[in-house]
Amino acid sequence: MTDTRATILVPGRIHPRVLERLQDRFEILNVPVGEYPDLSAEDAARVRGIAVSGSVSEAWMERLPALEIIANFGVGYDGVDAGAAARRGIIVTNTPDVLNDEVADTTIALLLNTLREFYTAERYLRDGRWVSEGPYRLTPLSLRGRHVGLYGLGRIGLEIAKRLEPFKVKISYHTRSPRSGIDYAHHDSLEALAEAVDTLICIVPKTPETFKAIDAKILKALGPNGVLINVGRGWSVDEEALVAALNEGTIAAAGLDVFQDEPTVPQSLLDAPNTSLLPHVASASVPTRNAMADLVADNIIGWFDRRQVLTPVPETPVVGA
Ligand code: NAP
Ligand code: 8YV
Repeated sequence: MTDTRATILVPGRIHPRVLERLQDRFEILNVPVGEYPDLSAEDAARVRGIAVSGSVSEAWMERLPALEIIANFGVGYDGVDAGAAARRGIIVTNTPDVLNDEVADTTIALLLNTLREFYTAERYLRDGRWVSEGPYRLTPLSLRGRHVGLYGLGRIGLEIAKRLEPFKVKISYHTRSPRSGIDYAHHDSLEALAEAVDTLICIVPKTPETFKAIDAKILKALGPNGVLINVGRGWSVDEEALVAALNEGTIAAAGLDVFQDEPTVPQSLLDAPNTSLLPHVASASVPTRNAMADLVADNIIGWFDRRQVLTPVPETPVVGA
């Protein structure tokens, strides 16, 4: 029997389909993002679920005594304190798999655009320069003959690797544990991977271990023909070191979908040469975002219908199911 009219809190904005799916069955309370939930004690006591695209700290959990589930919009759930949720018996869910293909497609597009300058070439045409100045320049960089290293070979990393195979590039990777049943060369450290390859794709989660993991040393190891693509989190790249590496020719180019302090992108990065910069759009198509929204809603509905969720995060395996 559906546990209807349970109260679900939505901090800030979330994909409208999440609200459409939930509003008939639950009481929805929308509150501003902030240090604590801006709610009366009476309202706070009713909240049993959170649907979020952003962050939920332990301070929020502390003030919501009846909270049972936090459903995160996004596979990366670094905004939610899942450790604190686990200690408090609160389930956290995320949106894995439904976005793998979209993010992998975007990664290939970003890689090709970074190498072959399609955006700049199109602007050249639209500005009438093909007519006035002749053909666009030959791009110094190409995918031909590249050795691509994946930093992360999880659900999305593997889809990126599969898409790279028909491009006839060599593929290697670094993860903490080698992935079984995979023929690509595994490197025990990110530095060893960066030494071996000339193209590095970052698709690891935001964790204490991955903070600024791609630093000056890794960029130097990548070398002057090196290309960095980041579709994981901005957290994993030392942006100051990257700007220096681009300006000094330590690496050749970078394609970034994610940044340290989104939506702010430092002017020094905007001004750096040979970059392709996207506003965190890797999963941002209508079909894929709808699928993510459905998974958020289905996790909440599953919990209040049957005490079961589809995609709990590893820190909070479903207890009491
Ligand atoms: P996943 O299946 O959990 O894969 C994560 C991969 O990273 C695994 O291969 C894991 O291998 C590796 N990894 C984790 N910590 C590591 C470390 N310290 N050193 C080396 N490798 C490490 O996750 P996913 O679904 O592929 O998603 C990955 C991340 O992509 C998300 O967490 C999110 O931050 C980001 N993302 C970004 C967008 C976007 O819009 N740009 C969209 C979706 C996802 P080991 O555990 O063996 O180390
Ligand atoms: C979304 C993402 O842009 O799933 C993730 O981890 O980074 C993206 O798919 C983000 O979650 C939207 O809030």
